Amino acid sequence: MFDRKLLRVYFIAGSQDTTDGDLKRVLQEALEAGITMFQFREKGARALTGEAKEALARELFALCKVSNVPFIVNDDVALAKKIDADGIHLGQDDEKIEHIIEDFNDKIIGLSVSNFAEYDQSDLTHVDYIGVGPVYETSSKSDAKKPGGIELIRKMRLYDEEIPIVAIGGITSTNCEMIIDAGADGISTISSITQSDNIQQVVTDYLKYYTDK
Ligand code: TZP
Ligand code: MG
Repeated sequence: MFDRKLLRVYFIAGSQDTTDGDLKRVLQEALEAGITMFQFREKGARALTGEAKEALARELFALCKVSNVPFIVNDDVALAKKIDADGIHLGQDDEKIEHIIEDFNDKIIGLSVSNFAEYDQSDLTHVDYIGVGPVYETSSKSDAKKPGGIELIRKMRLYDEEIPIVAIGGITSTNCEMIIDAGADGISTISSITQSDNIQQVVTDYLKYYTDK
């Protein structure tokens, strides 16, 4: 059974998201500050590929293991299998879950859902959580869909009262509280952590909105 508390402060990043290319340092600081889950999303023109990508994934996975924080791979099913990651996160246009479930039965499976049409067309049988967004404008994803605002989270929670929901897109420690109040189990963020010069403070600010610790 997936523990929805893992979604509370879900940090997502690839080396392309950092200011100095040093994702290991950023992740280490985020882990020390108390992030609850990590997604390796190495993507775009500046992203690593092949052996360099795998080597970085293994290093980051090792850091997560020390902190007992699940390490999720975005998109790359082959990499997730090869390194025996804790889970995989897929988008609507990625590999279909029914094709990979055999290899990921005991793993965490996340699916991106941007609107209700996508929710309706998704088979959620094996899905542990949905990533809902973008909530706000984001500069971390070039092909992000239209932001749905806080209403997207509120309506999605009413539409499915049970499924673990993590909100994504333009989230900061200033708008986080509204998003949790709207029914999200947690927030996921790239830039509010990768672009911060005080990661400890940012993560602490997020964590304080969860009252039943
Ligand atoms: N999917 C929807 S928005 C987004 C992804 C991967 C990027 C979120 O990045 P940020 O910097 O937290 O807005
Ligand atoms: Mg994807």
